[in-house]
Amino acid sequence: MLLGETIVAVSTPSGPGGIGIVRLSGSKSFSIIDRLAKTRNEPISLKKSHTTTLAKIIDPRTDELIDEALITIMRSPNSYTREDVVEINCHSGAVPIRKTLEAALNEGARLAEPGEFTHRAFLSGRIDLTQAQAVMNLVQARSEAAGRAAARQADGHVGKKIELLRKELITLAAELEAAIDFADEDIESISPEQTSHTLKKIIKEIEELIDAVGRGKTLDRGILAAIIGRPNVGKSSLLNAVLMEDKAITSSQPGTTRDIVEAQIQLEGIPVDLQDTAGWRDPQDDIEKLGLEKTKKAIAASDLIILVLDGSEPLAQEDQDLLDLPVKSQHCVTVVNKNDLPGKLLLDERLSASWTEHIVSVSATSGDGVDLLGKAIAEIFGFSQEAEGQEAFLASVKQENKLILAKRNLVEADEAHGQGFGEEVISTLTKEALANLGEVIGTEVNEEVIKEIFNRFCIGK
Ligand SMILES: Nc1nc2c(ncn2[C@@H]2O[C@H](COP(=O)(O)OP(=O)(O)OP(=O)(O)O)[C@@H](O)[C@H]2O)c(=O)[nH]1
Ligand SMILES: [Mg+2]
Repeated sequence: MLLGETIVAVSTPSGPGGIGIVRLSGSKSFSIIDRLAKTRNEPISLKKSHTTTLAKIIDPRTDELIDEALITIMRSPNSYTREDVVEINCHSGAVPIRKTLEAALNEGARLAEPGEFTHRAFLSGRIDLTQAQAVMNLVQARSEAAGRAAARQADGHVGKKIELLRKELITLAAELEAAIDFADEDIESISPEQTSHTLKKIIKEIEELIDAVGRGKTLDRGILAAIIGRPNVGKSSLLNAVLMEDKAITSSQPGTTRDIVEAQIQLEGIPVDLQDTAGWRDPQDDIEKLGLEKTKKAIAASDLIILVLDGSEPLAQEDQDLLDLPVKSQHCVTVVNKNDLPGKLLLDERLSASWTEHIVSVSATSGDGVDLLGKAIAEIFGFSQEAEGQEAFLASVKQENKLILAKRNLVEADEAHGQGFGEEVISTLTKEALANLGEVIGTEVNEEVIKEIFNRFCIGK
């Protein structure tokens, strides 16, 4: 990427729509628009920054009229990239947009790479890497909560937090070094208690950031959930109740669902992919055998297992078999259904903690308690409304790794400090942590981290 070049791209999705935007950024943006746009009075480049002008767009090579457009100019440094930026709002439709783009290319712009506008905003220091990442997440947000988290992060919220941590580490490193330099002199230097206290405090704050990355992942990817249970407990009815839609067939006949029925929904603003599965029992035919295989695969692949039990019947052997399933990495929630009927289910206290930690009582047919399922899921994934500090950090894998490394540096520093190692060792590890945190926000350049973020962008952003 060459910063001096002027770039151009179509910044709106292709296809018919209200308008389509062709965006230019770079030092030649204004001279290019002056050749493309015919105005009644002064050329566009002489207009005030952040003003919009109606003009005819022509192909300067042929003088052919392409479109009539609204053109906004943003003068450096008050623009997204901090360069001169022009946005041409064409009437949408493939032809005027393509012709406007081609005319800009003919006049000396080059086609922007994916994410190049945002990359320039980062390189010019207008945004940090956490903000760049958030811009992309904002575009692709799958749910309200994801959008909200991305908007906050794009505003610089997380980056500022990390910047503050870095400042504390810089102070600590400086104090440790002063202690080394003036060891022989009678100058008051940082006490061992203070060093340990600062290290522990920053470790804790990085741990919170790592937890926030977990929540960010949940918001970005969504939760994959499998609804399992023996036949007729009301799995499909629960799916329909959650969706408020007649998605899956339900009937009093056991073995109604044979395949997996999938649906996407937002629960408490979190994207959830629900999978209703075939009833769990000894397969009665080849189709049920295949259904059971699919259920097993769904269980293995899911982040969350929603086990449905029938509250109006005593625990059956198939229920017990499911309760005995080894659940390793998955989160679990138990739904006791049919609470509109007299209760006959007794849950054994010997049940493993995975199934007793979150139990929700519902009636899938009346809808009673179904909202509690969403609340339980939000809580399981760390989004309970009551708790403080529930922010999400939308990070790339490499950014997450850098955070983990920074934490490890400081844990090692704290251990070394506890074992009586000198200031040199602590200071070196502190500086390593500082560099790792710097790579998360981009104050320290790491091409790998930067590439990973911008590779996921689309053209024109
Ligand atoms: N009274 C009552 N009946 C329910 C409730 N939920 C489901 N049912 C009934 O239970 C029967 C089975 O419901 P389904 O949703 O088809 O059960 P399933 O677990 O999907 O069953 P399979 O697909 O066969 O494994 C239907 O007759 C439902 O109307 C409930 O909350 N209360
Ligand atoms: Mg079913």
